[in-house]
Amino acid sequence: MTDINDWKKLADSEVKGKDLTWRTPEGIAIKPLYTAEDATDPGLPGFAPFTRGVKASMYAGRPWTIRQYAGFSTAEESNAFYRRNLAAGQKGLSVAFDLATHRGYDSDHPRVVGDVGKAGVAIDSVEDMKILFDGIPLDQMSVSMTMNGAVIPILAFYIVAGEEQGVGQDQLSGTIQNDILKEFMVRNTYIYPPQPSMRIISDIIGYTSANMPKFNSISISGYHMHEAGATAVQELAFTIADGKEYVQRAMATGLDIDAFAGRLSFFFGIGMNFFMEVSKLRAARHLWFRVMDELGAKDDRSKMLRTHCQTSGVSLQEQDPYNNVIRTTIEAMAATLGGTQSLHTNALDEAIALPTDFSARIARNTQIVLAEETGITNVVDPLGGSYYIEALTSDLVEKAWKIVCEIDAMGGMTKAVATGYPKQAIEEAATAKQARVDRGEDVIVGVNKYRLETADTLETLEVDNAKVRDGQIIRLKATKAARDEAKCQAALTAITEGARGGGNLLALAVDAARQRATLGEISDAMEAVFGRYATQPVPVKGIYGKAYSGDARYALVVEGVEAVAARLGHKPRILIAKMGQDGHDRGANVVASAFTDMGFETISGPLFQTPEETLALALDKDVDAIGASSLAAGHKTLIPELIRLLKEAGRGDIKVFAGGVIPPQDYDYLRKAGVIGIYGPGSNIVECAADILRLMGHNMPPTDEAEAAE
Ligand code: MLC
Ligand code: 5AD
Repeated sequence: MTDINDWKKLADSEVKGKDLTWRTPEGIAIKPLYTAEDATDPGLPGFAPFTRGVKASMYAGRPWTIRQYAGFSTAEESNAFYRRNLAAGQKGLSVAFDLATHRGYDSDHPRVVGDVGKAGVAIDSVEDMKILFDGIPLDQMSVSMTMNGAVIPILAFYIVAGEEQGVGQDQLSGTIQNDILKEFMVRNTYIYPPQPSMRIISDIIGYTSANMPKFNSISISGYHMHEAGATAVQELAFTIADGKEYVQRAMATGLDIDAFAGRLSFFFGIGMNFFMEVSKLRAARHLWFRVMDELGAKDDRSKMLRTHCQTSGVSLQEQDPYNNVIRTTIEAMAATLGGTQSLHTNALDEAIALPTDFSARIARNTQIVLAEETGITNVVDPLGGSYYIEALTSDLVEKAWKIVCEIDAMGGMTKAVATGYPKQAIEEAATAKQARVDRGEDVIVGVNKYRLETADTLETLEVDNAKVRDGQIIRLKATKAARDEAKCQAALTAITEGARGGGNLLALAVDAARQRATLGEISDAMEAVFGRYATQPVPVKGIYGKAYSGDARYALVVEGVEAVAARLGHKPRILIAKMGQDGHDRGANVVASAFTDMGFETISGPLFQTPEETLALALDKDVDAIGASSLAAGHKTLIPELIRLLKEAGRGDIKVFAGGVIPPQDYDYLRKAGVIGIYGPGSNIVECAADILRLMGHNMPPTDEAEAAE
């Protein structure tokens, strides 16, 4: 009989002794072969610890929910988009709100001029919410709402919109994201400081467990950590630890664990490391079972991790965008083979814009083809028993559990988040990943390998932000004019009092929503007591530079920075600016970190700035250049305004660059406005720096490749 040693010898002879171990970013050493000895028995689906799935019959009984995340412009336009999608085979709804709504501002607020209707739909009051679901029976359609900051007014509007459709709150099925801890770590659409934010979550769990038995009170999300660059182990550990923290907080308010835990749900991101992602979902279920068992849950439903998944946005590229269809298909397969309950597949234009009808159709059909053409749904956990999958699942459980225990030792996730540890760990992983991509060690087809000479352009969705805002302002005025002002103000005062002391904030907001209080007003009523939270970004150091030690091109850029510094009499100073309500800061942080390593003096501006505030900071720090990072479509409003203000202040000499999700169609517009360098998705940071040095007047030689192309 042949055994593993025979195999080793044979394989060694084939590859002449080369080490075939693959060390993943998670620190897992993946062997080239797995056998029965590596695998443990995962049990059966529908039974503890649920590694193989939460239902005994899984998709053989009912396929996953095709739930596409969408929202843009007005409630009318988003409603029409939802209806078209449902008619074409989508099964559940998932609402994307604009950033003004996320951050608790009505559309008429001066801070959100560039954000209204851009990255999602603008919702200011119950009136908008009713239009959003017009003709969609809320007792039949399960609706997910991705809302964390302004979660109290949004859930209140939803409840009242249902009520006015004739649907009682006990009939509403769906999910509210309501996961604030990950906002402080990676997503950044918080409003209040951590402690009152945690109270809001407990209030929602308390309210929904008493009144809304079919509604999932939270969607504990690893997705955004994944997108921010977390490894699979980090995503698992921090998400499970977040979940544990929410459960303990809710229990501390006197709730019985089994009264609410069955309606906690999860959300993971699914990237390109196929087997890792399948195993991640299996490991997540095992981990959650362990946590809930330890916390004393009795009901099996309290210990089952039910999850939504979304294919990875950051894995998709602007260059050669049709490759994105392939990537999304692979990721969707990993999500379904991992046993997700619900899934969103990203559209191929992800890297530059929100989906159009065309790109949304392909994204949706990716799922429909998997569900209806491949036979994947006929067998439960079809990869179960694969030696590799089982071994990887166990590895992930073990590694993530260790971190969960470390977080316990720190006093739980709220405390861990306050120390900045999870955010920093994720940023380190993200910076290391960026360096691997920039160095070509992680291959991205069409970006750092097999790049096309001429780019394909896609038609993208464009939202006329000014028009949406004007329309919203008209409706806001009409809503306020038609309401009983005294009753509305009394309801708002009750919220402020409730924020100070007892009272369930959601219950109070439902009253205010009935009186047509707006999202901004309800948010302000709480802000009066809680305050608004702000932090200062602290980019990691040394990681990017270390990955490049000994690299000739990198060294040339460092020399260039030194030469410019010698000329200026100081290190070239760059302000990395985030304007508008766009909180996507992975790019800004990674760029700041890499630029610092290359010798620039970088100043990381706070999130959510107005152009005026960015100008003030630029003048105060006397910067040479500003890099404006924009990922949520505010670039055409905010960056030109900043340049105008710089000129007005007599500092037109400060050079302005733009980076992030900017469609090529907008490049000309920005250049005309005075932007001198634009770096879209897939840009190599060393080359961005080289370009910036050139634009700062340094004679920077092109790369060998660029020379060869000339
Ligand atoms: C399922 N059911 C079965 C079954 N499978 N019954 C019998 N046999 C089977 N095999 C039952 C379930 O028990 C349930 O009933 C019902 O069918 C629905 O199934 P589900 O599995 O619960 O699916 P769903 O309703 O879709 O709920 C999935 C969920 C939920 C629990 C994960 O939380 C959800 O929909 N989440 C979506 C979150 C989302 O879209 N987020 C977008 C984020 S985007 P019952 O009665 O038991 O309920 C984002 C991006 C950004 O965040 O902006 O940053
Ligand atoms: N419509 C559709 N998809 C969206 N996403 C974000 N906003 C929207 C929207 N309004 C998706 C993108 C992004 C992820 C966070 O969610 O894929 O990467």
